[in-house]
Amino acid sequence: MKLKETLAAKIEAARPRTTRLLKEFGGAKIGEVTVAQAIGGARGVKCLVTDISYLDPMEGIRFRGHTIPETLKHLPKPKGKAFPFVEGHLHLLLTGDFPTAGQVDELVDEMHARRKVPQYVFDVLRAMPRDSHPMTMFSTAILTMQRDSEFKTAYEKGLDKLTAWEPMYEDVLTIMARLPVIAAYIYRMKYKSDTHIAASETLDLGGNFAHMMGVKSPYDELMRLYFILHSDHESGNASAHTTHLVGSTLSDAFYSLSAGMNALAGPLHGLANQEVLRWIQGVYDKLGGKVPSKEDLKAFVWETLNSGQVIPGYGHAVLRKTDPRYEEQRNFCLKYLPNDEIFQVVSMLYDVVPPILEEQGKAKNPWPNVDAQSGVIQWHYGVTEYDFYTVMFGVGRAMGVLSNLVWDRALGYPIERPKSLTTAMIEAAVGIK
Ligand code: CMX
Repeated sequence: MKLKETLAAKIEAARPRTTRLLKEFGGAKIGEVTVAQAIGGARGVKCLVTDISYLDPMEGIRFRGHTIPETLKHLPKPKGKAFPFVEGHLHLLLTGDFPTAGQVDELVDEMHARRKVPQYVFDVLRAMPRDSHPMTMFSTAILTMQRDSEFKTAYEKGLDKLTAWEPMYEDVLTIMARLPVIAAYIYRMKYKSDTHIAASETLDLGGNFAHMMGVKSPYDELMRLYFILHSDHESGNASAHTTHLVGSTLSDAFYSLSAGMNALAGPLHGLANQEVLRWIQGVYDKLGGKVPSKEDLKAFVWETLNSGQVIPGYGHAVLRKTDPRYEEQRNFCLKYLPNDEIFQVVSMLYDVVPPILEEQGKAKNPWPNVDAQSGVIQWHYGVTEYDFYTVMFGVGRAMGVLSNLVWDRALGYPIERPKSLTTAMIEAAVGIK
């Protein structure tokens, strides 16, 4: 069955569950909010719903109920390759089912048919100052394509609530097909003397991205893994939440994703992957190019903390253990680049940073997150322009947040509008006169 038909059946089956919860149990409590949560960024407040992924503080992410190793094991893989089709993961996120090999082939073909990026997108990118941050370019390119939105056109004609997910789905597939092309274009325009490599007619999304970047295998394997690992981290993270919030106003997928990518571009979120490499380069600069020892790293970690900065790649708002996405990338390094010098520094940091963060006593989670490990692999394969790293995070993250948008429309989630209080109201509520 084609992806859209499979999805339609899943949506029909899911709708009564949401309707029943609202109708019969709308008043039931699933949590309460403390003063610390209201002031402290709504940490842990249970007020979003998604079935695409769930983040357990101790276990890490599950995509549609499956751990990362299970996901990687059961998704179909291109012939002779170790890591799965990214397209298959998109099918899993959208429908909750692992696709068959045939379903993946169909989706790969469909994405090929949709991926032609309009010339005006390249014209806009070329008109931007060449030193614009690649995330600014990426977000702008997505927004530029908004004129093509099928959801917007359907809305203008009069949107039916029950079928609103269909034009959203069309936009989502088109965006996902085009993002790798746009990302590779930005990379080669900015860093490879504006020379470009045409997309292949046969390769899958991950393989094609590596091809357009101009980096040889096993970079294609890395990018399949990378896009899947970065795809989703339940709904409360800043990029997912922003995309959902903007989409809840019935903005289309182009407006919503562009906004989500702007959230990803923050140093406390996706930009941390560039910050990790920048920080490590800072250690080398300080030591005049010498490979740092454990003692050098300890001193640099304390220096960073004492100057009031965070250690990039460490800590997490939800996780309370080493991020399994870190572990999966570490396994990749151990297999493909065990002797890489920067990987060895990253490994030393794994020993050095957690005890120091524990000693400092501020961070609730002293362990590394996804961003601590991803840059070193890019660096190894020659993608050393670290301000580009968040763009690749964005291509992966788009899969999860866009799958959520389709389901938001399928289940008719309303405009998001939490309530705010004044400081005086909170003081009165706790009895401060
Ligand atoms: N280095 C130093 N201090 C840290 C820290 C780190 N890596 N992680 C947390 N802290 C500090 C916080 O800044 C906070 O300090 P203040 O009380 O002075 O404000 C204190 O510890 C408590 O923070 P927390 O509750 O443990 O963490 P938060 O939920 O507030 O923030 C996060 C989570 C990820 C923003 C934070 O750990 C951080 O800034 N990490 C470094 C940046 C990073 O790696 N971000 C990427 C996260 C993954 C992603 O989204 O891509």
